[in-house]
Amino acid sequence: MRILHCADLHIGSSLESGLLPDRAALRRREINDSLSRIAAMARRHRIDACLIAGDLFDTDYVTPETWKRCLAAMASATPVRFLILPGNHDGRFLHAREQRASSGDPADRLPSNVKILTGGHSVRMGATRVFAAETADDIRYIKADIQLFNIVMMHGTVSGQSFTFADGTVVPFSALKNRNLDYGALGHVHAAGAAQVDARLTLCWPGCLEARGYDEPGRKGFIVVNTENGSRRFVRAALRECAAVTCTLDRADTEGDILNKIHQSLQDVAEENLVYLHLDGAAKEEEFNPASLQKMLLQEYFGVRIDTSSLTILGRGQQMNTSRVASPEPDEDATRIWNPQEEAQIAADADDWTREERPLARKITEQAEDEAGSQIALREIFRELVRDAGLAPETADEVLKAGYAALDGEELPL
Ligand SMILES: [Mn+2]
Repeated sequence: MRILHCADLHIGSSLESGLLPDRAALRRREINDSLSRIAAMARRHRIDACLIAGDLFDTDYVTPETWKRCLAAMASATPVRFLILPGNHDGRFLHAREQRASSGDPADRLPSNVKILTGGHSVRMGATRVFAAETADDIRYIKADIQLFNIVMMHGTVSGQSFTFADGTVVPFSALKNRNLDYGALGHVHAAGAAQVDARLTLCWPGCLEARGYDEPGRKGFIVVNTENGSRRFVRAALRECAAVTCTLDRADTEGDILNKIHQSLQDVAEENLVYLHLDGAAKEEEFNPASLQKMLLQEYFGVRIDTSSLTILGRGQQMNTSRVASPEPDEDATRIWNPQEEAQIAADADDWTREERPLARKITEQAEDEAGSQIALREIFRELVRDAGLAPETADEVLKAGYAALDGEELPL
């Protein structure tokens, strides 16, 4: 059986991340479509089940249209099965949907291939069983058959020899050891990683599926697990990643030198990506113009943030240091856990994922030019703005009506 493990899609993210407005709108649409992309990929690659390890949605407020669209995307990927674990962002929403789904009203029923797997429950699929744990008790009550490939889905963080649920409950690894568990499908941490618990159990987290901003650098994608041999592979399948790049300037650099150095340090970054450019060293004030640098790079990349917190800027006669901002953590070792031998072995497998990797740079460009699409995105943004404004329902309705009319180019009834 082949499992696709992803997490933290954060559909509905507001993306106030310093992208240009039109690009933020496009990015929002891409994030909102990410489940459809995963579902289609899973079906194409004959994946048996997709595990979504929490935070499918960015908030507990999921519009009926969004929910419907997600269900339709999953249903259309049948026979792929989807197991969705509630996370800290969408837990209340998913718990409520699960309760409604099991209480019998046909209107609330989920597609037959979709299950919201809440803590304490499990699903058996052939020789594989998937448990969901949302509390320490859920872990305690897991009874994993030694014969099966046993997966536990959890939403939280690993540090040292313990796992911490998103609500802060700490579970020492000893509680997970010798429980016949094979694979921990984790979510919550936004950069990929893994930890070995015992000879049998590895906890893995793919990180968020897409880079939503400059604080989410590194490789983005999901993990494919083969339950027959326990092998796993990280598939780098995000539409856009954020490349965190450091470039060191020198006080002797001219403006031209600075541009050359920066271009050189960015030469491996694909144009569809976001760039977090961390500058250090020193630059003369008259040779260094961050605003025009930003402008230039925005024509070359999807998004750019320039961090000068470690750069000493030498003014005429004086020396100043701009305020220090924490730079994002590098995650170069994020995928060190994928044993290269295993990876080679799976790559040689009948199934070829490479064509999914770094996928749609060209298609994105086409999408960006799709005007109808950006109209829809504008409506989505507007609806969310109104929603977040905390207006009385009648007022919100009025505002929405007026706004939609304006977007359609109609006269406003003032
Ligand atoms: Mn989370």
